[in-house]
Amino acid sequence: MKTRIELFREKLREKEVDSALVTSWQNVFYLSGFTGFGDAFLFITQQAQYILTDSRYLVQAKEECPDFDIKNIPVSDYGKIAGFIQEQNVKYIGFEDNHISFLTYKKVTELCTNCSFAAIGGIIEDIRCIKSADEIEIVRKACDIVVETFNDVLGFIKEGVSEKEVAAEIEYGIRKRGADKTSFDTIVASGYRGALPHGTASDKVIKKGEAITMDFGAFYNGYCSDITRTVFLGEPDEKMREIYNVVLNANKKAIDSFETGMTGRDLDQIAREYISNAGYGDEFSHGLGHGVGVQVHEEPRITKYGDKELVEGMIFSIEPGIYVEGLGGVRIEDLATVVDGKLTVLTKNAPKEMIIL
Ligand SMILES: [Mn+2]
Repeated sequence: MKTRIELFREKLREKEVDSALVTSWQNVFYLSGFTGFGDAFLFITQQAQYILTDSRYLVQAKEECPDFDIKNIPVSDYGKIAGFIQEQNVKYIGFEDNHISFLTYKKVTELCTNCSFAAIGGIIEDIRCIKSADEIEIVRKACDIVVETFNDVLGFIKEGVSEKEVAAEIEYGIRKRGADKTSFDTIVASGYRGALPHGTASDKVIKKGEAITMDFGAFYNGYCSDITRTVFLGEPDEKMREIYNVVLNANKKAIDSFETGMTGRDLDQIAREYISNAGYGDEFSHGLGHGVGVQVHEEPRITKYGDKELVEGMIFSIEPGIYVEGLGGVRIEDLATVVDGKLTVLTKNAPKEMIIL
């Protein structure tokens, strides 16, 4: 099997650039294993690979990136970066136009007077969206962490507890189970706040009869998980019950209808059609899902723009939701991966049949 760097070099040759400056911390990590997130760039030529970082990380880089030459060049020292690049005997340098700061781009390109620069953003992201068996195992573990945490936190939700307290319990739960951190700001949205698809936890206190949407993830060994469940504290009213069942069926239908050859758009369409037919098309205001890996939102997109075929090795979310202003909302999100032409759900041990606490 080709290494990640070999695949990247192959793509660079196709683009007719002979080297690349990698500036996104996710891609730095993906290609090198370096975890000093944000404090290193990579410089890759057809023959060599360098990690540029500062004195705080030299020992760490040596341990984490045995295949790289380590250079004591801080990411903010544009003069040193440009000087180093010009010594490499390269002409055409790829840069990540989707991940380089304007200042870095401006300074480095101005100082590298003998080189040309070409935008290559997205190449590594495309390689990243097909995961190896090892990567899938890590995401599986990150999923186990959130599933166990979800099952545990159900016992904590009571009348009078605030959304922030629930979020704190979730975050303690995932850290306790080995996560390095959360993969994004924890969402806990109860009652009317459930109508905010991304309602991060507030001081609002949870009341009887409300739905509570919890959307959270674990960042574990460089990879993310992502799960959402909506539960009820006490009996929901008719309308919320109906909404819950529509979302649940849309989630299941999308998962069960998956077939080889489908794109993200096809899968999105299945859930969207179901929700529209139930009368809530306008209230399902976001895409069905997204890829998950080093980043919590990455390729492939499971939306109307998702033209990538969904194939083995991809991991993505299936997360239909319905949001009604003034009333509340429901979202049910699973992570899935393609195995033998079917979807294997990595979060299946978090129950999704209606839970009334
Ligand atoms: Mn998600």
